[in-house]
Formats: sequence, structure tokens, C-alpha cells
Amino acid sequence: MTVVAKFEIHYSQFLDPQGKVVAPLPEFASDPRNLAALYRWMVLMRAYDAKAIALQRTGQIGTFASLLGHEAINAGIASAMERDDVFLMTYRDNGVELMRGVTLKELFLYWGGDERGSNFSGPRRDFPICITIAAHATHAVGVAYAMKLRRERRAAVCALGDGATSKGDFYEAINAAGAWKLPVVFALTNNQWAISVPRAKQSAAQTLAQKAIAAGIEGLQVDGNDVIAVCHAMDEALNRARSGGGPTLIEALTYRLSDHTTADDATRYRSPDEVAEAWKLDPIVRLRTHLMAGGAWDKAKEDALLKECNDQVQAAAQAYLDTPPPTAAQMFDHLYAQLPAALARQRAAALGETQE
Ligand SMILES: Cc1ncc(C[n+]2csc(CCOP(=O)(O)OP(=O)(O)O)c2C)c(N)n1
Ligand SMILES: [Mg+2]
Repeated sequence: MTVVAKFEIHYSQFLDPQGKVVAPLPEFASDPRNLAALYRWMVLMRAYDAKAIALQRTGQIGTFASLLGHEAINAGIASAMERDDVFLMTYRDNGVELMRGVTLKELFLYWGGDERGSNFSGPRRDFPICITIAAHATHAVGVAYAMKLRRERRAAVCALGDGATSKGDFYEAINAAGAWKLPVVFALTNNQWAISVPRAKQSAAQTLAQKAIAAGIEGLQVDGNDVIAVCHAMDEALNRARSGGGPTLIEALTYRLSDHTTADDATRYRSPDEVAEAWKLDPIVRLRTHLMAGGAWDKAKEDALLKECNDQVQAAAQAYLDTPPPTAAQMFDHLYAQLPAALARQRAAALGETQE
């Protein structure tokens, strides 16, 4: 027999869990000011996350999907993207949105069930949150196809989870992206769980990154708790995409430290020991340890940042709570330029009811 093809999947990490540098740093990471800026965003994400859960627990927003543990991935994706790139997101990418200019108040509005939260002040061509698992992977291919047709130097970024890689839409999307050599990056967060389904039951594949091989696209794994690794991989993939080099699938390994959503109780299907082990890989602690060891961060800066983030989040939550509720008609107002007749009748009926 002859070997007709051979493949390898590479893994990259620059900071180990103790914050120690284990590989030569990419240029941006050798300036601690750049890393401190990413750190600030990651701490803001965590403060936002805690506030959102508190708002849900007190009945002031609806179900919320926490991004606890995903901060390095969120920050890495956002920092590598240009404003002109287009982001197609899931419900667990609020940190990317924040860094792209969506406001904290808009995020709270979204989770409060207010359509105006999706009409955000971030890049207007970014897509709204896609709850339907993997459906937006095909949309990302459409967006990237348009960019290629128009010969624009831009790329689409599709964020998705480990569970999403089991969906037909995902395979169709990476296949088309490869066949048409499109400027798209699939940023896959492998957080080990799809609600209560563990990674081991999700796929028999050794890595999820290797799914790229069948599509004929670049595929790699990175430590998703190492913001430098995520940022570097995203940066290279986006540069390749924008310059006509085709798509990439990046599998970032992390752990969903929270319940799936506030409607879930993960203690029913996973052990406290597993979660405790995962906390040892906390991306925020890792980056802080690294910054402190190099003298770029200290306790005074940390205390000031925590206060600043909490104040910012409190003010945004208050602004959300002070926003007059939407009228019943507004739920019809954001999907169609021209409302189909059946929905127009429903809109009129809703208005009539609220006027009574
Ligand atoms: C098409 C579709 N099927 C089922 C669901 C219900 N559902 C919501 S989240 C989820 C798990 C997704 O897991 P993963 O892709 O790993 O993302 P994570 O929640 O871990 O970020 C499922 C099955 C859905 N939203 N859409
Ligand atoms: Mg998952």
C-alpha cells in the first residue's frame, strides 16, 4: 500500500498555566502594554458576566449564557479582528462584542429580551447573536463569498462551539469555504461541553481541528486559556484570509466554568473535581501572573481596575434598568424592511391590545 496523504495538527501555547513563557513570544506580546490592555478587557468581561448573572437571579434579565473561562478566547478573537471584518457570533461571545464597540447596556438589553439590544452600536455589519447552533457557519460562508466577489481585503469570523462541529451546517460551511477558498476564519471554542454532552461523546475524532483536513483548509489547535496563543493564531489566520490564502479552523481549548446557561444546573452531570481542575487553568490568573512577574502589573493597578470595571458595569446595568420598556410593536420592527401582511396584522393587533 502507498501513503497518498499525511496530515498533522499543531498545537500552540506561549504561556503555561503558571504564566511562564514557554515559547518565543510573537512581536505584539513582547510589549507588556499590549498584554495589559487585553487583560483589562478580560477583567471587564468577568465583571460583566457576574453582573448579568446577578440580574438574572433577581429577575431583571432573562436566561443568560455565561462566558466564564472564555475570556482569553473572546479577547484574542476581538483583538485580531479589524473593524471592517464581519463577526458572526453565538450567545457566548459577548466579550468580543464589547471589544468591537457594542455597549454593556446593549448587551443587558439583549438578555433582557429587548430587540434594541441587537440593534447595536458596534460594527453595523456584524451579525446579531445566533442561537441556532452552527446555522451561522453557512451565513459566514455567504459573507466571505461576497467579500471575495467584491475583491475586498476583509474577512468573516465565525465563532462556534465544540457541539456545533457535529452539525451538518458546520461541515457544509467548511467544505464550501475550502472549495471556494474564502476569507473566513472558524473560531471554534472547545469548552469540553455542549450543555450536558461531554466532548468525548460528541465526536470520535482525536481533535476537532482535524475536521479542517477533510475540507482542505488549515486547521490547528491552540491553548484557549492563553490569550497570546489565541491572538497569534487569529492574527495569522485573518492575515491569510484577507490576502487570499483561504480559510482556517482554529480549535481553542478551554473549559466552560459556568453552567450552560442560568437555566442549567451543571452539578447534575459533571463532578466538582473536574471543575476545580479547570479553574487551575483560569486565563485571567495566568495573564495576571505573567504581567506581575514582569513588573507590568501590581496590586494597586489590580484594585483600581476592579473598581473601574465594577463601576462601569453597575452604571450600564442601571442605564438598562432605566430604559423604558419597548412597545409591543417593536418586536416586529427589526427583521423585515417591509413587513409581510400576516405580521403586519399581528403588529396592528398587538398595538391595539396595548392601547386598550
Ligand atoms: C440547531 C440547534 N439545536 C439545538 C439547540 C439547543 N442548544 C443550545 S446550546 C447547545 C449546545 C451547544 O454546544 P457548543 O456548540 O459546544 O457551545 P457552548 O454552549 O458550549 O458554547 C444546544 C444543543 C440549538 N440552540 N440549536
Ligand atoms: Mg461547548
